[in-house]
Amino acid sequence: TKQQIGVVGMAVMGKNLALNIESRGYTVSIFNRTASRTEEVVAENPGKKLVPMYSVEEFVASLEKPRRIMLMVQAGDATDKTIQSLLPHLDKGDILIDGGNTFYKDTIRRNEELANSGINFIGTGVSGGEEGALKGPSIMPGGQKEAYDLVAPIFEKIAAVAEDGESCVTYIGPNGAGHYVKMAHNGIEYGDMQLIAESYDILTRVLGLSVEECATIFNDWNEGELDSYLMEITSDILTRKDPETGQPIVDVIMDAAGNKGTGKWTSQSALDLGVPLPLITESVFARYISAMKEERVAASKVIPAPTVATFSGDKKEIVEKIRQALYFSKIMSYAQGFAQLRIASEEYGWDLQYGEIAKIFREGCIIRAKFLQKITDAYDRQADLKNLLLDEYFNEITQKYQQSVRDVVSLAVQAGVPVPTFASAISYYDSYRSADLPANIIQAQRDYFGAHTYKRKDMEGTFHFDWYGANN
Ligand code: NBP
Repeated sequence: TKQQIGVVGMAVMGKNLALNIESRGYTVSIFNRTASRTEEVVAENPGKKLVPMYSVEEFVASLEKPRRIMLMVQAGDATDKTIQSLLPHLDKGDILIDGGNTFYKDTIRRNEELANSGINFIGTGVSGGEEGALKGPSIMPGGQKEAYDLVAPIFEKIAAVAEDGESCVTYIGPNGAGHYVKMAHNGIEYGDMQLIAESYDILTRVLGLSVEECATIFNDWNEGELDSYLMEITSDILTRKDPETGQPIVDVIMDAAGNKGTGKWTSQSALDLGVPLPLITESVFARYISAMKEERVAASKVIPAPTVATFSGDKKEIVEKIRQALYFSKIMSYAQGFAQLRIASEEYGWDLQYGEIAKIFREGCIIRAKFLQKITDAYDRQADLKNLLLDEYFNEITQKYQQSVRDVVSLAVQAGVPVPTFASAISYYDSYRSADLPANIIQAQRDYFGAHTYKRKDMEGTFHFDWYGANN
């Protein structure tokens, strides 16, 4: 008998996905470039219906047709090499599924190349880390719809399940759509993380609260509008002590953030598409400036902080304002992220369903949060919504909370505590709701030094002012 699906790549993600699929009653062939890894996986999991294969030929031959093969290997070159090694053994109609964190343009290319050989290619975002892969990730598949339909029953069983019983998987769109949405998810994740970090910074450095007090505050916040996985784990993180020193673990962790580039890709795509994505982009830059630890330490010795009196106001009141500022800023970030999805969808012809996308983010993935239901509701009210801020719920709540953001940003700026994403959130709000912006000055400057021309508010047409003329 042949197995129903195959998984290539037995590092942590592939192994856990294979175990997840097996636990739903499917038989799974497994394969890894380095055979000893496959042996280890089999030895670690006695009694599981994981069938090890030690050559590509034997692996492919062990699968039911049309074959369903999930790749969970390193993104980039390793994925191309793996595809090339499988290709000679595949038949028309077989389905390759790439579950790696692949750059969406690579997926567009591979989908097209493989389609020429009659092979279907489903580029699939998988979010939720190791734990998600094992117990239920959020899954974002893109590619040929007819091919996805043959994979859908498996994905629906292995995905996370939302509160209302729906599986956190939905067909995203053709070719690179799934990987694009996964990339945007990761960008949003960068923004969420930075916003929480800035909130913590204000609580500790401006209000002078302890790590333990912050843990309690985040725990409280996690009960309401801010209910989310990242809020929950941050509150937990703040309760943990370093076994070496007994100090809070956050106090011994180096303040230099790493990244694997998906946030950068999101910002790069926004720049290419001409979509404003300031909050996520600031959060990428915040990681970069954090990584300049030595340079910052040196600078701190020659550039003093502003002198500020210890905070003496009502701390409880400010804590609530920070909560409101955090929710407001999170809304700005998602408004920008979903606006980017809309433009990308038009550019690439993906016909993305924004409400469905928000739905599958509700469980399984890193940005999972109660608040995502609000986004789904907004798109249910109006499918072609241009920007979430125009929806009645988001319009009302941001109006209600905007004063808190202004207060919190002012407080932080006065205290010399950097709040790049909070400040960016309120600037985006003020820009978006401004009928008039000072871009008239930019256009005049461009026309002055480069004769780039301008349009007028009161007349149709293109104009050039005679800046150097004798009469002007
Ligand atoms: P890694 O990204 O560390 O990749 C290791 C796997 O790639 C191993 O199976 C390795 O085989 C294989 N591989 C490499 Br490296 N080069 C190869 C080549 N030239 N030919 C064939 N196989 C090759 O594993 P991971 O952390 O499990 O992630 C798998 C994918 O899932 C990645 O694309 C990752 O970005 C994505 N992802 C990861 C997470 C996460 O939380 N870790 C979350 C979501 C998505 P070997 O054993 O022979 O070296």
